[in-house]
Amino acid sequence: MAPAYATSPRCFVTTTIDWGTPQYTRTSATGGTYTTADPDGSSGSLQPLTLTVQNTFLGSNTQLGSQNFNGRSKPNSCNCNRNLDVTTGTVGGTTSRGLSLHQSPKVDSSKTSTRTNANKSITTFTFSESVQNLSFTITDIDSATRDFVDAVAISGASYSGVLADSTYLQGDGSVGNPWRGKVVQALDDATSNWGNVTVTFPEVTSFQLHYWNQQDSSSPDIDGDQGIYLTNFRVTYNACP
Ligand SMILES: [Ca+2]
Ligand SMILES: [Ca+2]
Ligand SMILES: [Ca+2]
Repeated sequence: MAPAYATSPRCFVTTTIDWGTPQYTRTSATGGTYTTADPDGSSGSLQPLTLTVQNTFLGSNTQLGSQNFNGRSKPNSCNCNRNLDVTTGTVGGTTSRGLSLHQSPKVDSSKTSTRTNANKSITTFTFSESVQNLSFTITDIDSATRDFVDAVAISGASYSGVLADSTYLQGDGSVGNPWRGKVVQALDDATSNWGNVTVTFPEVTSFQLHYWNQQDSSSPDIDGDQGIYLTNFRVTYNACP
């Protein structure tokens, strides 16, 4: 017989946070909100789950969007700010559209090959309650000569990460040993899975995603912006009030 305090199995709902639906709202380049469908409609007692996404730190040499978006005039730039926007196509060789993180250096000469807070952002993901078995894939952790080197870490909750290709990627996703390439090589954002890491959290309410540029070289002809993508989130939560 189950103990009286156990949560009823009917309370646990497994759902997909599908970025490419109207349930996601990009409020601005620094914030967005996702609310899942109500599992049993507004008349039923089960409740939806809400996820807020917020930029909570921008390094002194880091800005959101491309360099051209921020007033530079380099050739072949998208002149755009895709931060927290959703891609129109699928990412990282997956079947999922991607939530974009998109940033660039303010001053090329202040770029460094070591990871510094100046060349980093932090994005914080916060659920409306503690959730279980959160899983998603970070894609396009790559790099390009005289442009950018992506480095990505997680803090705030216990996680495990699986590299899609350990000959291309290294690191364990900690702040001291982030996921990053072993070589400088750009990957196709849509089709390549070499720069993918699948992350799973047994239990989490909030976590931080740290995103550095650790490229020190630049070119007057190259917009030094960088991007990574997050696939749809799979998650289980307690929908009972
Ligand atoms: Ca309901
Ligand atoms: Ca890429
Ligand atoms: Ca990238």
